[in-house]
Amino acid sequence: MNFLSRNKTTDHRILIVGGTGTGKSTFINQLANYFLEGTLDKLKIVIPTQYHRNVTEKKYKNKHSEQAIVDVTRSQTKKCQNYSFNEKQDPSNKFIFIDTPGLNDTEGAEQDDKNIKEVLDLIFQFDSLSAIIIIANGTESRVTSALRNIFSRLANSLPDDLINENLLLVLTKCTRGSCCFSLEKFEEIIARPKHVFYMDNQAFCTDPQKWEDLEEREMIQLKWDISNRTIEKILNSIKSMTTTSINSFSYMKTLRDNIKKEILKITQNMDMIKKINVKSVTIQNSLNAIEIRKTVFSTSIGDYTTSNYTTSIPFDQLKGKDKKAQNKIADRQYKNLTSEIENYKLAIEKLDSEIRSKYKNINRLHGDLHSICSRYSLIDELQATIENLEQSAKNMTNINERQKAEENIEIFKKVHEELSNSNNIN
Ligand SMILES: Nc1nc2c(ncn2[C@@H]2O[C@H](COP(=O)(O)OP(=O)(O)O)[C@@H](O)[C@H]2O)c(=O)[nH]1
Ligand SMILES: [Mg+2]
Repeated sequence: MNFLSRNKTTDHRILIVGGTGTGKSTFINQLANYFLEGTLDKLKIVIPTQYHRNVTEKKYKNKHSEQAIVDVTRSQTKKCQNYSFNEKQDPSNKFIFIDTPGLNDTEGAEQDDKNIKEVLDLIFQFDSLSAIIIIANGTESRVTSALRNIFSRLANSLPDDLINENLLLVLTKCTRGSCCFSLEKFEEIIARPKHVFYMDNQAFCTDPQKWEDLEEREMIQLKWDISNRTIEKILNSIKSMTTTSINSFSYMKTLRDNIKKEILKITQNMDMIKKINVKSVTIQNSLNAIEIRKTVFSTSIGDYTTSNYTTSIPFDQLKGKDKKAQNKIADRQYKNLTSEIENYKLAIEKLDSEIRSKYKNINRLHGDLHSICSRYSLIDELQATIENLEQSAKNMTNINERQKAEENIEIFKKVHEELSNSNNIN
C-alpha cells in the first residue's frame, strides 16, 4: 500500500525548524523582502528584531509573538506562525512558511514536548507539506544538541519520504567560504539534505546607523543581493520537489494514537491485577484462619482465645449440635472464600490474556508505523514518558499522590521492559 500519495500543488507549505537563535525569524524577514520587494532603504519587517522593532506590513501585524527581542538565548517564538507570500512571476504559486518555536531551549523538556505537539498539530491541519527547512548557525561547527533533539522528535512523527526527499539545510550567519558547519556530522546525525544553502542576512542584524559608513553599506548591499539570489534558488528547489500528502501524517497519527491506547489499557489492566492480588492476599489470610478453626473443630479441643467463632462460648463447652452448627458455618465460609479466590484467579487470567493480546497489537501497529517512519522509536518514547513521570513525581508533596505516581512509574517500567525484549520493536 502506498500511503504517501504525492500531489502537485500550487500551495507550497514549508516548515522552518532550528534551535533558538539560529536565525529563523531573520530568514523569514529576508524572505518577506524578497517577495514584497523590500530594499535596504525600505526594509520590510514581518517579525520585529532588535534594530527593527516595528512590523511594517499590516498583514503580518500581531502575528509574531517575539517576547524578548534583545534576549536571543530565550525562545522567542512560542507558537507556530504562518507567513504566506505569492510568487512575483506567478502569483498562483503560494509559499507558506511556518516559523516554529525554537526547541530544546531554556524551558526544559516539558516545554519542548508542548512545542513539538504544537508543530505536529499544525501540520495535521494542512493537506500537504512541500519541504522542511532546517536552519542552523553556520559559524558553529558541531551539530548542537538542540538541533539533534528537535530533529529526532520531529522525525519520529514524519514520514521517511519527507525527510529523505524534501529536506533543505540553510546555514546562516556565513557564506560558503566562511562556513565551518560540519555537513558530514549533520548527515551522520540528522539526515542527508537535498540541498544546502548559505546565507548571511546581515541587513536585519546590524545597526542601520552604521550603514552610513560607505564600505559597510556596500558590504550589506552585497550580502543582501546574495541572500535574494539564494532565496530564488531555495524557492526553485522547493517548486521542483513533490509534495507529501498529509494522508500519511494522519495515518501515522492514527497508528501512534492506537499504540498509546493499547499501552494505556495494558497499564490499567496491570493496575487492576495488582489490586486484585492485594484482595486475594487478604482472603487467603481469612482462609488460613478458617482452616485453623476447622482443625480446632475436628480435634474438638479448641481454645476459643485463638479461634474465630460466631459464638462467644468456648468451643469445648459447646453442645454437640452447636459444635456441628459452628462447623457448618466454617465450612460455608471456607467455600465462599475459596470460590472468591477462584473468581479472582479467573479475573487475573482474563486481564493477563488481554494484556498479551494488546502487546501483540502493539507489535503489529509498530511494524506498520515503522514501515512509513523508520525513525519512530516506541522504546525511546516510553523512556521519555517514564522520565517525565519521574520528574513530576519528584515534585509531589502529597505522600499518597506520590506513592500512586511511583506505582504508575513501576507499571510503565514493566511495559518498557516487556517491549524492549520484543524483537519486532527493536
Ligand atoms: N550576522 C548574522 N546574524 C544573524 C543572521 N541570522 C540571524 N542573526 C542574528 O542571530 C540572532 C538570532 O536570530 P533570530 O532570527 O531571532 O533567531 P531565531 O530564534 O531562530 O528566530 C539575532 O541576533 C540575529 O540578528 C545572519 O544571517 N547573519
Ligand atoms: Mg524566532
